Amino acid sequence: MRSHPPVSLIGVPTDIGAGDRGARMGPEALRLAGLGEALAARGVDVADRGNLAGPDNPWLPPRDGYRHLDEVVAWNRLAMDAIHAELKLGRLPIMLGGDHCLGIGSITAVARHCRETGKNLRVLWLDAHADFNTHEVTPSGNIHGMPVACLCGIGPDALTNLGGSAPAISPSQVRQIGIRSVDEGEKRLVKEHRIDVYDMRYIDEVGMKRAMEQALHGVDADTHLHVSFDVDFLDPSIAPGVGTTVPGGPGYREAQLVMEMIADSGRMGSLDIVELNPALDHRNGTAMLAVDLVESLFGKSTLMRD
Ligand code: 4U7
Ligand code: MN
Ligand code: MN
Ligand code: MN
Repeated sequence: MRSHPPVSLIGVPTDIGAGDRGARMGPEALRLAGLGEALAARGVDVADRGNLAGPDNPWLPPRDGYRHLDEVVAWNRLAMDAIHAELKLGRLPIMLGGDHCLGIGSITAVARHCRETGKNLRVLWLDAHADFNTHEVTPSGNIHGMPVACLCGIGPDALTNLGGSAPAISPSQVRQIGIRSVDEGEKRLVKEHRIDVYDMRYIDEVGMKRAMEQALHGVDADTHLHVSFDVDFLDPSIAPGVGTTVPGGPGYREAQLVMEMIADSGRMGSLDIVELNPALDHRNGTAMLAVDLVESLFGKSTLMRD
């Protein structure tokens, strides 16, 4: 078995950036599904740091193109600080979301850590959505649709400059996999900023193996790989417990292959599990599937390649 760095679980129980309430229950659902125990059983040293505590979700309509901007900033500051502290200890943080707006805090922390340690950051964004909206083009005002743009420096100052040195990352560090729902204005921005997108059409044509080989190309010993796993990446037939389902996603085997290839790279240094919404799930099945996939991220299915 490959040895893994010690892991810290950090619960961030909020749905402040989403259009449905319920993702605040994600951390508890992942714990109930046995995430900590599953990793421990694989020989991983796991510490559960419990949940961060931030502002309530006031459930208000958008203002100036953003819903709950102040609260989103507050939660992301908390997430950023907690994740950076774990990285500094040499641990692999797993953020248990929470909605995907939290990717801003999480990846800002990882980017800072990479600057401090001289590592090259590669972000794998597993999602049905590109999450590259701005307040001008967003159809919803929900900030979980904006984190990639914010990380690349496009968005409100309070989010783009969360870590004090905007932009946190450059578009060239991002690879998006599984994309199948991009809004009209968002499409233009994704193209303009040349985000490397492996959408479902591409995956259908060339296959997941080749798409992942390309997404991981150039990842080497100096690379910190951050995996941002939006559970709506998965096909809704296997993962109904999310707020924003989009048909036509990766099925069980394809998703396993993604996780196994990431595990084979040996470079994953941090992970977000976001957008799980237990209020929409059946018998916690989506959380259990997420745990199963995380086990593969930690090498469970790797039989022949140790
Ligand atoms: B997620 C959406 F309009 N694009 O901006 C938006 F389709 O983090 C959805 O990927 C965003 O789940 C989904 O509201 C955000 C919508
Ligand atoms: Mn997302
Ligand atoms: Mn999504
Ligand atoms: Mn979603």
